[in-house]
Amino acid sequence: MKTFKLSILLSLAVAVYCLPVSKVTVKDEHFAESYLKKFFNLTEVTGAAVRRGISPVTKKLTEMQTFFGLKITGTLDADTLALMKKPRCGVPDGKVARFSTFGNNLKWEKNSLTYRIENYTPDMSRAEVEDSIDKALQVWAKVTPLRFTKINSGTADIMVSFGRQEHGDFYPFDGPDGTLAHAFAPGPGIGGDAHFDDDETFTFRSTTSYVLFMVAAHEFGHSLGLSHSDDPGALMYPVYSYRNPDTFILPRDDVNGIQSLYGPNPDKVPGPTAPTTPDACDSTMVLDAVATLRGEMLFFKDGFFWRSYPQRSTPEQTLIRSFWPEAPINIDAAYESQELDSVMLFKDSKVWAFSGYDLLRGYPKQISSFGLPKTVKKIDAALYDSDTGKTLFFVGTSYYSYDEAKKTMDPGFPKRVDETFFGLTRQVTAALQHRGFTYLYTGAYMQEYSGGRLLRVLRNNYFLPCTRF
Ligand SMILES: [Ca+2]
Ligand SMILES: [Ca+2]
Ligand SMILES: [Ca+2]
Ligand SMILES: [Zn+2]
Ligand SMILES: [Zn+2]
Repeated sequence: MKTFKLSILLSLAVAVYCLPVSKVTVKDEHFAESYLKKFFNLTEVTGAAVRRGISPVTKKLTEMQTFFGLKITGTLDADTLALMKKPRCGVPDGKVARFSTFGNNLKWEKNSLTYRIENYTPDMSRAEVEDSIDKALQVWAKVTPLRFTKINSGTADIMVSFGRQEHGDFYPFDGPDGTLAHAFAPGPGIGGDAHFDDDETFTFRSTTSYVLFMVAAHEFGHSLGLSHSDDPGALMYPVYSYRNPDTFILPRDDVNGIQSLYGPNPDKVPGPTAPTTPDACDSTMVLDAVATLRGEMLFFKDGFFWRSYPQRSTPEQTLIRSFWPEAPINIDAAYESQELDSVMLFKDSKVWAFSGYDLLRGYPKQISSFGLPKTVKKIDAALYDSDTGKTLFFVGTSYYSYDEAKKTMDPGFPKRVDETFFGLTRQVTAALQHRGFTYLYTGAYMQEYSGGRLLRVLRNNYFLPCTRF
């Protein structure tokens, strides 16, 4: 699985840190051209046209950047190239939409479907493959009237197979990474069938290769009539990201999509509520934490975070674990440690430190390792003050001060928050320092301070704007 890790590393390095990006090579241009042909229906162009970004390439790059919420440049910039290199599904991306279907409500006209596993990957035991495929179909059966029966011979509605390169349908696979699998919309013959690229390493539940259950659950969405969604939390989002197969619950966007075709499950099975992706346009949203990272701002909510760049108007939303598979979700607090060149994430009594996408050695640690008293079981917010080199930890209506250089807690703390920050008597829910100003969040509002002086009360969307298309 070296190659998978490497490709993730490269895309993270480019995407997170805005490293000086090596020039777009001729190889990259060809790669981008074939990506746009495969996934955005680009017709013949030359590599030079991709580089200069002239029409129709500009149009297709713009379409792609819009779909993925990237900065719309119409050119092959570093972020766009990095996203193109992420492992993904082989089915083309459609219009910009939350869930979408293939049009004309293409669907099965029956609720009882058969499937057959034609061959097996050598990566997993037969039992593991069968379990993964069965569970992936049950994801959809749970929320619809659809029922699936496995057959072992003859032709099933959904034929499942593993193949390499050209495998009999004129949509050849591409070797390791890139395209992981593809599937066909409902219909006779090849319709509904799902193919998996056996040049990938599939796994039952490891974080270091592709979880077959997750890839298959996504492909079966296509087999049943769903196209791609631009909701980064949706199962039908085209880019692969690791999720724990044992705790996976079909997100709300996918439930809405499949139920628009087949309706709900008549056998009401009580189950956990479908998770929804946090929405920057929700003015009542309370952020879990905010932090800076090398000139960017990170906004955390549930299992997601947004990254916002000074030059970019649309913040990009990502699953926390697609960046950091080992990270906690629903975090309490976060800050950027310039000493460790890391982003620090807090959850309950523990702290994680990530540099790039790597968890630093020795982490997670107890928060008491900062010197916080044992009575502090969790913190509500944290901020790094670059003027003083101090990190402030907010706990209830008090705060502590930590000296990053000396690695000790400052004496004389905790203090009441409103001793220093005028009028702030409520719990601080998130905190950030930006351009010399201190921003303390209390729920859906944010207080702007200079020194201890309150300048403005702002809403969350001051830094995290609502950008609906
Ligand atoms: Ca079929
Ligand atoms: Ca592949
Ligand atoms: Ca918090
Ligand atoms: Zn797909
Ligand atoms: Zn195929």
